[in-house]
Amino acid sequence: MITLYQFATSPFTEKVRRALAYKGLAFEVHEVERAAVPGGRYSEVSPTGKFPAIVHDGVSVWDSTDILLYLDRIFPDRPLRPSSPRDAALAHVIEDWADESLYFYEITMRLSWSHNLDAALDEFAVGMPGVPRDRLKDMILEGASALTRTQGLGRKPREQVVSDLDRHFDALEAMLEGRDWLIGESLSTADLAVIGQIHALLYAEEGRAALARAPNIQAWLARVDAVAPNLTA
Ligand SMILES: N[C@@H](CCC(=O)N[C@@H](CS)C(=O)NCC(=O)O)C(=O)O
Repeated sequence: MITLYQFATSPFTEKVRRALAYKGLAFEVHEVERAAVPGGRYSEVSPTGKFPAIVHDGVSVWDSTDILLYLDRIFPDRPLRPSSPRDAALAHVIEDWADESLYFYEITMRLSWSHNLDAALDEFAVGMPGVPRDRLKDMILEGASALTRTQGLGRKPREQVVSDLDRHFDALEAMLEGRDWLIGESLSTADLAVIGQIHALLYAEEGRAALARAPNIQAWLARVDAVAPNLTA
């Protein structure tokens, strides 16, 4: 049995859920209580205190990239990694770009811009029981702003963040011209990592505007959904 320890709101959680669905693997979900992480309640599942993590037959694996590698190793049917070494390398680089760069756009636009955060608040409330909605919103705005200021994106003017994101969407749109998948001839880790971040970005009105101008990305979202749905359990 596989147990997925998750924050439901996380783009990395979506990446893992879709990988499990693509491989046809049953799993159960444990929603992590955020306030219990610093005290160490989940330290055996994820020593970094970051989620998602999975436990499979007593083995804990944390970090979405490592989880997908583990799933491919233990359940090799329907591989997530392209077979050609060059495509596998490209998929790795795009996965890492989604996880480490696009991610900061969603934190900035969804979580540190007040006008976008309201749409996401109910889902965050699930992992923070008992925190009043106004307090929750302030906590998320403060935490996300501090993180993105440190990383750097949060210090850019908003117009520049939006035009950066438009450039990223333009790049994806061009990569998908005449192709079904970002890399190679079937779905890969690149598709799963990118779709998780895009869905988080769609909470932001600026993300929705970027998608409205990108027909190739729209068609690709439906294609990924058809073979790797975002099953909640
Ligand atoms: N590189 C990790 C990133 C996971 C991650 O940053 N998860 C966030 C939620 S989106 C988290 O657990 N944040 C809690 C924290 O940083 O303490 C992965 O791919 O799984």
